[in-house]
Amino acid sequence: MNPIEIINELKKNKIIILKEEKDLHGILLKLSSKEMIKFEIKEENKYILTKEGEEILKTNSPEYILYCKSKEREIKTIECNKQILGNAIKQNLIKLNNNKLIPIINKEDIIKEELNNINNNKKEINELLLKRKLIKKIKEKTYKIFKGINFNLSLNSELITNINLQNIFLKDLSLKKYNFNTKGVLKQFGSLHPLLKLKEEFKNIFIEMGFQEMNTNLFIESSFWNFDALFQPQLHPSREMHDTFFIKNNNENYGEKTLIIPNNYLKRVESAHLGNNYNTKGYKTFNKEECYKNVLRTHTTATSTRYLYNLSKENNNSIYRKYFSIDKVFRNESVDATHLAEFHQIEGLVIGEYLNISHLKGILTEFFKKVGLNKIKFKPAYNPYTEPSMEVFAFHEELNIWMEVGNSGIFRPEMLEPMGFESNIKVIAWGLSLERPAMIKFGKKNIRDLMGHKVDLNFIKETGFVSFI
Ligand code: FB9
Repeated sequence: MNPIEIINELKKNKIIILKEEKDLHGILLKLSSKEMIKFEIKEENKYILTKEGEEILKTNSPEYILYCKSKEREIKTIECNKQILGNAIKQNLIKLNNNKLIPIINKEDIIKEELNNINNNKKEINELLLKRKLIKKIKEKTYKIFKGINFNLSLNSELITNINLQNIFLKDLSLKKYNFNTKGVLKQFGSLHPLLKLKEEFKNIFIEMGFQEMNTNLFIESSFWNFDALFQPQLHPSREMHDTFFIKNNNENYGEKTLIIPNNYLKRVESAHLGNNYNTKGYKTFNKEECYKNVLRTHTTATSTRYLYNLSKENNNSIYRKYFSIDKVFRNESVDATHLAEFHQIEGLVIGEYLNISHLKGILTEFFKKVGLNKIKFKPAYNPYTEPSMEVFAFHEELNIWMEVGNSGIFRPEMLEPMGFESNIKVIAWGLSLERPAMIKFGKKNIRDLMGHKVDLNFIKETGFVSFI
């Protein structure tokens, strides 16, 4: 029955008794939530016939059919199905004499009679019929439906379910007019953080420039890969506690990942730091124990170093690769409106023969053009692991200002040659942050309006598609 038919029946002050239909319950709940009807549900265990049971009702039970045949002609036991013969004997329809069937006169088909009366049979009879799979048990629901206090004949569209719309005659319905100007109800759903959307945009830029993404899953790194292998002096201020988060009790389970330092490579790095090789004065100090101190990585260049070291083992003197990474780094610095103790570093590097500062300027120009920054200029700078190094500045048309947009350089030979690279192999690289462009793009003055527990969830929900163009 559909809602219209239910209403029409109730209109005649009838109480409707219905068997459960799969969508009936939903309609009744809707009608009763409007107090248009009230209903009660009664559940009871019932028996129903199986297909085999229905077949017997149309004809007769197999044992009764055998009984009838034995009255028409002589039948030997060897001709019979054992189970059917057994049932016929059990029901006293047939006796056996010298392996021949002897029918007993005037017998009825008991099974057929019992199947005609399954909900009044004795328990043991139905147990037998269940065992022979002639009947099965079901839970039968009966709905008793009454008029509710708000019973009325107009049925608005809200009560119509799409399931039964096809069999409701629309002329019976008083539907209100469609309001095509109304706004839809915004459904609650999850939203990607705008920072992650911007990260995806930077990732797409690198990918369309032919860069491969590095696996930057080691938030904890040894000082060796974060500092020493980059020819960063062990006495450099950035290695102080006030700049770097050092990890206590080094031998936690991550130890085996970060504290595996190839011994021969460590020796070559040591000789570079001591100025004993690689055509450098070095820093005259090197304490191996410093290498094994785990830190929260201060830059993703730690991962770049791992990738470069692995590449150096490829014995390929005309190597050419382009790698990028965008992931969290950690600095033990005082936090303020634009700095937190962690931020996402974006890093790109190209390794190839005889790369030089012109290649670096070219690729930076191309990269920042894709970020929407068409006017850039370079300023000499210093990094412990790149020489020359350049700060990158760009003119932001909307803000009408020049701003620092990153840092770059060519990795020093004292970093590359201990890895095993020949002097013709050069690496150009650059870095910037993700939060700084995000703050500009989303108009946030305070980084806490972009990151952290104080972020306005509506900002996250309402920031739509993010792109540089
Ligand atoms: O992101 C930065 N600025 C920036 C970048 C893009 C941008 O786009 C907007 C759409 C218009 C706007 C601004 N900076 C780098 C520059 C400054 O914000 C700077 O004050 C803060 N820097 C961070 C470091 O702070 C401790 C940003 C971060 C940074 C700096 C250097 C590197 C990475 C991140 C690097 C590197 C590097 C160098 C050589 C070889 C390999 C990596």
